Amino acid sequence: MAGKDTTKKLTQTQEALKNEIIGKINRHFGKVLEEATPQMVYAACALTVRDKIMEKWAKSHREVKKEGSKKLYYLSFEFLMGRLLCTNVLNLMQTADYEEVLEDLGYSLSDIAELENDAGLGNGGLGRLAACFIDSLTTLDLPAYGCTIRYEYGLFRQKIVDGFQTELPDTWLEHGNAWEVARPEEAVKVSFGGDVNTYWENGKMKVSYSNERTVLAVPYDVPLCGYDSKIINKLRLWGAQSASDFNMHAFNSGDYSRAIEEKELASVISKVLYPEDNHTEGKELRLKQQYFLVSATLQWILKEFESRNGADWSKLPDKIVIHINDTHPTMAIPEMMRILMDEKGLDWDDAWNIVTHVFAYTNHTVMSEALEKWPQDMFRRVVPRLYMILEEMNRRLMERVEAFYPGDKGKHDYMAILSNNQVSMANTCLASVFAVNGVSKLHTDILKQDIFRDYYMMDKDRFHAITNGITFRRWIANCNPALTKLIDDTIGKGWLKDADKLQKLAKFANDATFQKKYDAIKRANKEMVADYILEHNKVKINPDSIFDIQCKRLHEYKRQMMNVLHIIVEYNRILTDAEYAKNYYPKTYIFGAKAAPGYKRAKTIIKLINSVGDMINNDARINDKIKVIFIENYGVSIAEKLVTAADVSEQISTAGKEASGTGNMKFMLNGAVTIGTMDGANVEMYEQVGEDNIYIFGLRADEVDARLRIMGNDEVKNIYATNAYLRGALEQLINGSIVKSNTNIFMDLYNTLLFGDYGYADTYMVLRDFEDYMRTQEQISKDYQDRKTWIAKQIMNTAMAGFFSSDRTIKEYNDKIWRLTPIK
Ligand code: 26Q
Repeated sequence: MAGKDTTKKLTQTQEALKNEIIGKINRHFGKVLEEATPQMVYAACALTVRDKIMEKWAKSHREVKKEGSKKLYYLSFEFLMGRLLCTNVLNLMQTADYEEVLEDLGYSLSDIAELENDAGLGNGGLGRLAACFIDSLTTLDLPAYGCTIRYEYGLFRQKIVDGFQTELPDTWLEHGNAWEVARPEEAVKVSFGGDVNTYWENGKMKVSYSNERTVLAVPYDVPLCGYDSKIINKLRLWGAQSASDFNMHAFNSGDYSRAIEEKELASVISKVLYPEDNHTEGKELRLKQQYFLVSATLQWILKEFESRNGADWSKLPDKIVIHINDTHPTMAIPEMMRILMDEKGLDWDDAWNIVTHVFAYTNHTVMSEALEKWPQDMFRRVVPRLYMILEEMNRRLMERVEAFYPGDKGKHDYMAILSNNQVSMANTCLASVFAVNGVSKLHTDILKQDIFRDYYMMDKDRFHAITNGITFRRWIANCNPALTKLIDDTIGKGWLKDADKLQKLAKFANDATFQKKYDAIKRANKEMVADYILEHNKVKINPDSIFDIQCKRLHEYKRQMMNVLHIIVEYNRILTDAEYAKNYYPKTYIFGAKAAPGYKRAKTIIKLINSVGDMINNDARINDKIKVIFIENYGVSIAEKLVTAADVSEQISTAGKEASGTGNMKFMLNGAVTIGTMDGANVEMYEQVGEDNIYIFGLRADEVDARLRIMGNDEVKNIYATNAYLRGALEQLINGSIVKSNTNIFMDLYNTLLFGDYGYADTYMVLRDFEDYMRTQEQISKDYQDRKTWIAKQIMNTAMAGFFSSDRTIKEYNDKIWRLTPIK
């Protein structure tokens, strides 16, 4: 109990809170305060927060019930929540109270909060977006439920060994989960496989099953409070359990093996999150996870509806809306058809009329390897009844397509739910939902003009562009309290709930006093990150250097490769050009990235970043002018530190490939200046801040395709021949100068850039965009040194970030698609 400040006096509320916390330690752990471990103090705090949320919950539940309002169910295989203690405390408006009380007890809120494991139930952007959305929904008092799987293991923990990524299980539940409440009484059964038997009874088709495998889906609810808001929403996590406690001896041999199989299935189904991002692998267990979540959720939704509204199913579209977060929960559509027809006795037309007014779908990627398609035979084996329903949906769809595009066989194949022995999840959505949206303007244009064009032409009004956003509560208020306070002091407090107000900061961009304070905060955050790096990487970095940060999933289209090649070029130039060396402004390049465990090339790029780091960081000749740091196990909590400390934010994807990006917005809000392509939401960031406050380079989306196909490999040869800097860096990949005398290790990276995989060299335009990137980086180094102008740019980025609040995004979803009424 160090550093206890006895001079401060607690308020009455704080005294009460202190007693609550001590009480939890006594009753929960049977310890007195002096014996409690920090982990126990964390748990005690979390329990007091949970109590407060639960009290609000009971009230909010009554209100929502009373008003009978329409509800949103946001179905997503990922909710990348991160830690909850600080967000919950902030949202309850009690940050100061907890800080004071913990200090009084000899702890600090931020240290205690760090003891919580991140809920890493997501891969990247799509999962974090779902988490930001649920915060904004609740803050705006809109009734909504997030629905996902309670993965026992979230996204793997990354450990770097000799520069290579290795994967360890993420044991996030090891100390339990203080936020969840198990609801075993609301468990439902989910059945897989088996045979479907149809028969007729009183003129209606009936369905029965034999030989199916059944597991129990048990809900765990995490109550969520919004910022200074009235209602409590919840995240429902479904965990799989064995459906029956069976007595082995009572079974005949057939039942015996079936019982064993069911136990086995129950034990694997909610075990682990698939670690692929922007890529689908077609694993049968993933398909089973999909049906598990979807079936459990729909049984729950329809039961809730029926208990409130009776069996008047035609009212369903007035009372609920179900959002499908990318195609992963698509089976919800045929599953609702199944329940309405087989269990509630509706005929096809009535069921279809309901279903087509209930579902909305967001697409998050145009990468072809991420568009979900399942082998028909696998799909039929896992969910035979849904397969039958898809056959009928497809038959009717093809009639509609034929009416619109008569005789166009190519379109029929491309638009079908079932074709080429595959089930297309995107087409299943497009055939059924009442609204489709992309996640930025550019991305939506690409959907309309390219991958979903044929559907767009049939019904244009269904398509919406809704640009992503981030919750300002986590991405500034919690992670950057000093900047938050400076903004509060300068323009007043309202901006956290009304983000457009941030624009008021613009008039302080050139104010000397404000600049000084703003810069001091950035500088302190850089020191904090420098300390983190010293502790974790054992590398000392210079807080006065330019912090240039690229952290996000590792993917070729995100072009971490271009960033590293450019670092090699700068390094070479420092070594060979004295004038360049003299003028070189010190830079710290920071990377953070996980690669999908099966994505070999991405893992090689991680090794390359680490090897280049070793080479440069230990080379005395360059006088610490460049440092290259790889942050291990990048995730939400580390991002919260990094975004506050960046001077330059790298958003350098090949134009047309990054649907939106959301990391870009987090850096912008915290005052980093972006170097980026005209891709995803970068385009709209450019519109917001104006050309003076962002560095745009590279080919535009509409140029990229043409370059690949028309100018092709000759262009690449030409670049190689004429750009000596780039050529030098490329040769270093294969001449043993990076990893001593190993000429093989990066051969694949060299080959794919220069010769390509399917004959197309440089698919992601790393070489074609290189020169422009290099020139832009040089400009940044120069401009950074003009401190007043640079700090003004940073301030303008914060000031113009209001548009990227997820509150704005959610309002747009609500106006255009969901049409929920805020609870009074
Ligand atoms: C699908 C089937 C089987 C296994 C894995 C998957 C799978 C999992 C995750 C496919 C894709 C994803 C994730 C996609 C994703 O994160 N996309 C990102 O979404 C963000 C939010 O809209 C955008 O900002 C990013 O641009 C986009 O890349």
